[in-house]
Amino acid sequence: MKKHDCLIGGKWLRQGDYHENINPSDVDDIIGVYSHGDALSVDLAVEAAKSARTEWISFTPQARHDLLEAVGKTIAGRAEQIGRLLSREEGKTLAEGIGETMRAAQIFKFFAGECLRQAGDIQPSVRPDIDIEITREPVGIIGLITPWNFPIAIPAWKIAPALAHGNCVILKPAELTPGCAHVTAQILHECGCPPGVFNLVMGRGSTVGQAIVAHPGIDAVSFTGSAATGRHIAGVCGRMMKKVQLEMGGKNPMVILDDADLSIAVPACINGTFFSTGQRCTASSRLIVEEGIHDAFVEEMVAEMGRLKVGDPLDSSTHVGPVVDARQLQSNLDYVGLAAKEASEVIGGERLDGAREGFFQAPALFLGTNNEMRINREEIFGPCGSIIRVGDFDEALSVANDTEYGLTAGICTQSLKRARNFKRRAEAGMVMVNLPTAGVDYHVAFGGRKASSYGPREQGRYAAEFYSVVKTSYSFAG
Ligand code: UN1
Repeated sequence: MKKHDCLIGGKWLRQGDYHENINPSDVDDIIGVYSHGDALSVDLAVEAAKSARTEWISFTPQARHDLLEAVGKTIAGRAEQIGRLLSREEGKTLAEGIGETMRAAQIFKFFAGECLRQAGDIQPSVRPDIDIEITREPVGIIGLITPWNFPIAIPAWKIAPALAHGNCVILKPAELTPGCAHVTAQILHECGCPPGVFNLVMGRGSTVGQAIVAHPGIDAVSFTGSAATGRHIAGVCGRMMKKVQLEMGGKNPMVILDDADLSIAVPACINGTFFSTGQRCTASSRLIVEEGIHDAFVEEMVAEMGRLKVGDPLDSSTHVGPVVDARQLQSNLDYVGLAAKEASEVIGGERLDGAREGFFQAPALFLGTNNEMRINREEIFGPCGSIIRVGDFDEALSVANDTEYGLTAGICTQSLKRARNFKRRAEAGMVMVNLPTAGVDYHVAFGGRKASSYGPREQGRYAAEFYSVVKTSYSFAG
């Protein structure tokens, strides 16, 4: 069994016991074992990062660019192999796994470019003979805590901007999917990332994650995961006055108006609700459908769901892979049980047998629901969607906004006027018109409102807000 260690100060170190990484499509397939660190591992990583800081800050923009470019190229060159590992450990289809790996590569390349675009501002003072420069500097040492559902893209979209802006990094990947993070660490190491600039500490959230959040030597924390954990992290970071960036849940609405083109709306809803097994914080979980199109839409959705093949993600005919683990599957099945009480009808949602023992579940659609039901208020994070019937556009908009979350919001319509209205009035960080709520570009701001996000946006040029601090320098030429 291949053993995988933590990367601390440029050395591969065994930290604590080895834990198995299990394939959710075949529980007998053990991908490897991964050592789990603890608070002492985080101490070691912080010391390593502190010693690396001066050398890293003195790297020229060109040298930093070249490192990130090489990492991006290497990931792209190995996309097939990494995508396969991703599908094996997380369960999304091979096409999605390779797609996500390419996205990670593109993110590294984008931020390689950002190393060369570290511009500031020059402004005249309101006083005579004084010049003002406004520049950005690294924050320091940044702790990154990433989820299992995008095991390479989310680490990439936190690591790449952190390094581009001159910070040192300690990454704690999700316990369920350490494989892709470990490969990313290997590639950073092989491409010449100086010892201590990037550190990988695998392990549990309650030990390693907590140690990162509470460590006085860590200046900022970026986290993607549940709203409950995010709230806890915000509390600790607030008290310690650390910078914090949180990406949490969603209960994303997709509005289908009477004038929608069903050949666009149905595929967008199938994708947004069921692809990646619904395990995306951007998934569409509330399908809010105007009266006149309701029956036709539901009929086509159910027909399309019937054509979705659930199974081994490495089989090219599979559309929907397994749920990530037994615990998530049980939680999804509990929600299907709840839907059987709350909704007027439940289509699908049952546990399925695969070729081997795994955590397969049929896509589920809950019909005849309203927005007050628990199935429409709580994030399920599985292949489940609800239909909420509404009378008109205004009701659709008010139901869409009536949620504690605000990550993405979608609308399918052919009316420019209503699309425009929705874009302006949706209380969400991202709005999609005639597109699935999930599946975003890598080069523009990502983030939400309300309980979905807290702190500055991720990705694109907006990432600078979190990964750097602003300095205003005054000089008198006198
Ligand atoms: C996407 O929809 O392309 O955890 C990305 C998540 C999000 C990423 C979604 N942070 O699902």
